Amino acid sequence: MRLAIRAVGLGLIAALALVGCASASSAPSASPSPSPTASPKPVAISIKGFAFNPATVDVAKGTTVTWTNEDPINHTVTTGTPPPSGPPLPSGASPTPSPSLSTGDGRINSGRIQATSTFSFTFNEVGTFTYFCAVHPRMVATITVK
Ligand SMILES: [Cu+2]
Repeated sequence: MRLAIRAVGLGLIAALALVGCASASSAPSASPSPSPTASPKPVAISIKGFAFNPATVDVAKGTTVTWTNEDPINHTVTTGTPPPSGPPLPSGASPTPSPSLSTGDGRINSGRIQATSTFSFTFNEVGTFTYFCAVHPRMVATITVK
């Protein structure tokens, strides 16, 4: 019985010594936690050849995405469902003069992004953002915010 108590006592001392060592060695290296203002790295998407590149992007909440129009014509970044392209016009028919552009679902709408210009948006809400070009509704892409 007495031996058992001594063994427990020794074990306790050993444990305390270990804890002491551990805290002594880790205490000086403790540094302040990383700044909470650190924001996710920005993401770049190019608009080139009538396509968004990359077309599928996953980003963290708070990420700023910048689209750069590398085509010589205007494009838009518009969230929502693209309007139907409609049937081809009969030969000889003139297209509707300057149709107004779809504004999508209103969450993001860049308006016309001129050639070589950029458009940026910061995603502060999680969710899936499907977007298209209102000038060329077949240009579609998706951003998933997590
Ligand atoms: Cu376009």
